[in-house]
Amino acid sequence: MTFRMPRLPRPEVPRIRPPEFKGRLHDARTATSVGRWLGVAFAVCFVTGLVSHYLQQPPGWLADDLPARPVWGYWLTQGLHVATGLAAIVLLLVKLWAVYPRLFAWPPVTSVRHALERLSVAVLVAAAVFELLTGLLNIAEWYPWPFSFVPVHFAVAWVVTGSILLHIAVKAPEIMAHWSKRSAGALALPAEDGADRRSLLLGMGAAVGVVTLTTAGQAFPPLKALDLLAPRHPDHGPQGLPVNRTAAAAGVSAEGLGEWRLEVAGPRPYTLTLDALRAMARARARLPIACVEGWTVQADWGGVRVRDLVERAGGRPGRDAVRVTSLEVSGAYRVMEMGTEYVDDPLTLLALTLNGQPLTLDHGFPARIIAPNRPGVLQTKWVHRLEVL
Ligand SMILES: Nc1nc2c(c(=O)[nH]1)N[C@H]1C(S)=C(S)[C@@H](COP(=O)(O)O)O[C@H]1N2
Ligand SMILES: [Mo]
Repeated sequence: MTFRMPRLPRPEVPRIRPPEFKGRLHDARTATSVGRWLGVAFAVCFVTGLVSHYLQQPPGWLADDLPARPVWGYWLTQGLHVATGLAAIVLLLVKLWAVYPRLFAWPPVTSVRHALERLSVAVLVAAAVFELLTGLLNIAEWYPWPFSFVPVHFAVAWVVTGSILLHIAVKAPEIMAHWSKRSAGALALPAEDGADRRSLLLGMGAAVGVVTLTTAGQAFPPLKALDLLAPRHPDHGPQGLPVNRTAAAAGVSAEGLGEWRLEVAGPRPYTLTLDALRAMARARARLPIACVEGWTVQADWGGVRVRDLVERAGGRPGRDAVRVTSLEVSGAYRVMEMGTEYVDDPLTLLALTLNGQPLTLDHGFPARIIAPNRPGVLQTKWVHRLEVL
C-alpha cells in the first residue's frame, strides 16, 4: 500500500498589478486646462516675490535706486503675491488630482529619458507643495520648522520656477495638442467628457473665488466685511491697526524707555528729546503699512520728515542713505537701512502720531519710521538712532 500525500492547494502567488483608474478627466486635456492657470499663478507669485525680496534686501548697487513711488506699489505687489499664492493652493490640488493616476504608471520607468522626466516632475511637485505650504504658514506666523523662512522660501522659488520651465519644455507637444478644444479634436477624447471638464473647471474657479473673496479683505478694504479666512483683519488691533511684533515680544517697555532721546549721527551729530521732536513735527502723510504677510492698512501719520533730520545733521538728502536703529533688544528688524530715494522723499517720516493720536507702545512709541512703497518689515518701530551713511 502506498501512502499518498493529500493534495494541498497551491499557494497563490500574488501578481503585482497596477490599479486601474476608470474615473474620467485624468487626461492631458484637463492637465493642460488647469496647468495654464497654475502657471499664471506661479508666474505672478515669482515676479512679485522677487520685487519683495529686492525691496527688502537690495544688493548694494540697487539700494539707492529703489523707487519710493508709487506709494501703493508694495501694497499691490505683495497683495497679489499672497492672493495668487492662496489661489495656487486650490489650483495645485486640482492639478494633482487630474494627474495622480500617472503615479501608478506601469512599468514605472521605461527609459532613461522617462526616468529623468519623472524625477523632474517629482522635484516640481515637492518644491511647489513646499512653497505653498511655507507661504501659507508664514501668513499665519507659524513656523514649525528649524530653518528660517525668508531665505529658504526664496531659494525654493527658483527651484519651482526652473522645474516649471523644464516641465513646460518637456510637455510642450502635449500642451500644444491639448491647448484648445480644436487642437484636442484630432485626439478624439470622449465627447461626454467635455461637460464634466467644464464642471470641474467651474468648480475650481468657484473655489478660487471663495478663497480670494474671503481673504483679500485683509488688503482690499471694499472686501473687509468678507475677510473670514485671512489671519488678519485690517481693523483689529490697537488704534485700529494690526500689530505684528508687539512691544512685549520686542522687549520694549514703557519703563525701559527711561529718558528717551533721538540720536542723529552724521557730520553734525545731535540728540533731541521727545518734546523737541514734537515741537518740530509738522509733516503729515497718508501711507499704507503693507506687511509681507499680505495685510495692508492705510493710516494718517504725523511727525518729522526724515530728510529734515538728515539735513540738520549735515547730511545731503538725495545723496546719503540712512541707517535706523530700534530700541528692540534683538530681532531681524532691529536695524534697517534706507536708500537715498526714500530718505529724500517728503512722505518719509519719523512718525510720532497715528491717525491723530500719539503712537501706542505696540505701534512703535515714541517714534517709528513710515515710508512710501516699502515692505512693512522695514517700517521700523521704537526708533532711537538715525545715522547718516
Ligand atoms: N523694531 C521693529 N519694527 C518693526 C517690526 C519689528 O519686528 N521690529 N516689525 C515690522 C512689521 S513685520 C510690520 S508689518 C510693521 C507693523 O506695524 P504695526 O505694528 O504698527 O502695525 O512693523 C514693522 N516694524
Ligand atoms: Mo510685516
